[in-house]
Amino acid sequence: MATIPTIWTYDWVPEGPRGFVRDLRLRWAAEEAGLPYQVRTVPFRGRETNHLDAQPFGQVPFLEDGDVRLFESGACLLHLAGKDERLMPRDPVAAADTLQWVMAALNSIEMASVPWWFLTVSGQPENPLGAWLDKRLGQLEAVLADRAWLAAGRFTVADLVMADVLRVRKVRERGDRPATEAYVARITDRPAFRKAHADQLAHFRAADAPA
Ligand SMILES: N[C@@H](CCC(=O)N[C@@H](CS)C(=O)NCC(=O)O)C(=O)O
Repeated sequence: MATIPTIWTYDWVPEGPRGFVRDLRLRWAAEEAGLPYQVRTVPFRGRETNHLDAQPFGQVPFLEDGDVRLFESGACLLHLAGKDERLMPRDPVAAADTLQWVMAALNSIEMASVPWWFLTVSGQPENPLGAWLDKRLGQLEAVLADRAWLAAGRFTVADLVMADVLRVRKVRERGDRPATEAYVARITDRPAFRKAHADQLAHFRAADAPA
C-alpha cells in the first residue's frame, strides 16, 4: 500500500515565525501537486535535542515518505517535485533549468537574506550584510523584469521556493524592486500557497488553545 508523505513541523511556535515556518514550503508543494500528505509534530521546546535523529540541527521541516527520510526543505521539495510534473518538468533541459533556480533561491538569495535578517532583527544599527543582499536582490530584479517564471517558461518548484525566500516582509521592504514585488504578489496569490499558509496558521493557533 502506498504511504502518505508525512511533513514534520513543530507542535507550536511563537507568534513571530507563524506563516513562515518552512514546513509551509512542503505543504505548498504538496498542494500544488495534488499530493495527499499528513502533518505531524515534534515539540518546539527541547528542539535542540529532541529530534536530532531526524534533523541533525534540531530544526524543521523534515519529511518521511515510505522508506525515504529527508531533512532540509530544499531536499524535501526536490523529492516531492520528483513525484509530479507540475512542480518539476520531465524534459531534461527544463528540469535542469528548474533545478538551478531552486539552488539559486537557497544558495544565492536565502544564503544572503537569512544572515542579513538575523543581524537586522538582533538590532545591529549598521548591518554589514545589506550591500551584499542588495546586490543579489538587484540582480534578481533584472531577471524578473524580463520573465514571469524563473524556469521552464511556467510555474515550477523554483518559483515556489524563490517566492518563499523573497516574501519575508523585511526583505520585501528593502529597496524598490517592482518586478520582484509583482512576482512575489502573484506567486503567493496561488490557491495552493493560500491554503498552505492558512493551514499552518490554523495548526499553530490550535496549539494555543487551552487543553
Ligand atoms: N536550511 C534549513 C533551515 C530550517 C530552518 O531554519 N528551520 C526553522 C523553522 S523555519 C527552525 O527549525 N528554527 C528553529 C531553530 O533553528 O531552532 C531548511 O531549509 O530546512
